[in-house]
Amino acid sequence: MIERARALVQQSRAIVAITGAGISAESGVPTFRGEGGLFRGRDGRELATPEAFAEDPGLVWSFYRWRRRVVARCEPNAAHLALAEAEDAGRCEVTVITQNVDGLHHRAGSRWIVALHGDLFVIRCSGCGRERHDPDPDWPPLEGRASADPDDPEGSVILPRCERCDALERPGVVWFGESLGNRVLEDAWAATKRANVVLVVGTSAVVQPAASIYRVARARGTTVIEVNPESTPISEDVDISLRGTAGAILPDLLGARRSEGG
Ligand code: BJW
Ligand code: ZN
Repeated sequence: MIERARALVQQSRAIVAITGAGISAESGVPTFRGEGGLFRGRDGRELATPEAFAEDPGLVWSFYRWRRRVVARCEPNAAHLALAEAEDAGRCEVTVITQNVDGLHHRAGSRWIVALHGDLFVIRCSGCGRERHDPDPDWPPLEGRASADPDDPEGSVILPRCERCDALERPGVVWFGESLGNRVLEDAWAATKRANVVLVVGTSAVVQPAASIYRVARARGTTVIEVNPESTPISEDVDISLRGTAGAILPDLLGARRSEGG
């Protein structure tokens, strides 16, 4: 299976990698679903919806502040680096379409990134829509003391307000029930249509519309290869399903291109 997948990747002129939380798991970023997941057996709607934010912005901001702190301590892993190196090698077009908001593809050096669900380090005004980048993991500030350990229970977050219109600021991510930006969707469809091989890496493939992008590729006869230690709802519907971690498989799949090219 891996040899066949490697040969297909090696022959392709354009690759798309649709990535999910699993690609960052080996960096130490928790995934959403499953045991120990970010949603901790709870429905994501308790934390990742506009309704949850309207009801308890302090709770939602604490969750995202904690996430910013966790991610700031993590580094890109072998899977992020393999994608960045394949793009850098320039022997084929490599586009990363990611559901992740952790910025690790960017930190690994990938340049063609379509971030479907936004960015943990972007802050958006819920009133006027003004967006700004804030890389400080300890933001927003706490009412109480700040601990160096992101797992340590902390005080409450001081709710951030927009300098321009005074409405509450919110994380610049896409919650359930919110539309993905038109631009990111257009970029994702365009890259997928150009691809000869689509890799679906580290996603449970249950959240739409990301989970359906591979179908566009399949409908066009493009090869779809899944990389995941577990089976998912799309495993039976792809050309090759590789069972293993992204950090083990992606360097093997993509690295062959570099050694062959010299
Ligand atoms: C490893 C590994 C290792 C572990 N190596 N792998 C059509 C039908 C039904 C419902 C809908 C539909 N269209 C839209 C909806 C509603 C909704 C939706 O999809 N609901 C489903 C749950 C049913 N979608 C939306 O609301 C979207 N908006 C939209 O479509 O607007 C128009 C519309 C609205 C309403 C109705 C109809 C149309 C927006 C979705 C936004 C999702 N937002 C979140 C939060 C983002 C911000 C944040 O990060 O906090 O995005 S939810 C969360 O799930 C996050 C993730 O990006 C996303 C996907 O999770 P992912 O990446 O798959 O992670 P996990 O944890 O689920 O899986 C990890 C995988 O890794 C597992 O498989 C492991 O095995 C594997 N793994 N270690 C490789 N080392
Ligand atoms: Zn504002």
